[in-house]
Amino acid sequence: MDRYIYGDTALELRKGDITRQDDVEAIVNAANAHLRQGGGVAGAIHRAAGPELEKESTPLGPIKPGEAVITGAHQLPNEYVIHCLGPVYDRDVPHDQLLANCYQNALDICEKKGIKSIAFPAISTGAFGYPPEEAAEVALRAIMKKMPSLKKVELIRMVLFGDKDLEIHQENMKKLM
Ligand code: AR6
Repeated sequence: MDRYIYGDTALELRKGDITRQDDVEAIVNAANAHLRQGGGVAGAIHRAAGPELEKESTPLGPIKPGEAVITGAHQLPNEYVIHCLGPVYDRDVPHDQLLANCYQNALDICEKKGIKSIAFPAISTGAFGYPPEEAAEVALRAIMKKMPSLKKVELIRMVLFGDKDLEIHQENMKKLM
């Protein structure tokens, strides 16, 4: 199951690199609290965007788990980067609520700014240690819960880095429908 439609909004699952989503307006960064470059998704996004991104993002920090802030995308092929701080599994609790907040706050920002398309990585499932199966269920549930109220967002894409992560999301999507 790679595509789910609710009203005028589509939720897509795709294997890929978050920095290579040329057809979406906003990409989401799995950020650190101080909105610095870091590693993983954040490292890849900052490298591709160039040093101007960090100059714009760090004054907006620190942010708390579940929060989201928006910047320009600089040298990336997108208009915006939405930086979300995911929970560190078992440190930032309740981790499921804080992870759901990331997805829902990012979508709220899109609605406010009239952003029509957004791509998310699997927030917290790398350095922050959230088990991928649990994170996939929380992420997809949070997005699907929000979909009926979306007026501006037409495309939500989950960009999964490996085959296993894609498969986990496909299985979860089947279960949730
Ligand atoms: N495109 C899509 N997914 C990716 C990419 C990519 N280019 N690179 C990695 N992933 P992580 P977190 C996957 O660690 O757990 C950083 O150092 C990866 O396989 O980037 O929220 C920050 O500075 C994993 O499944 O994010 C923070 O300190 C998922 O994206 C901290 O890590 C998230 O991995 C954030 O940790």
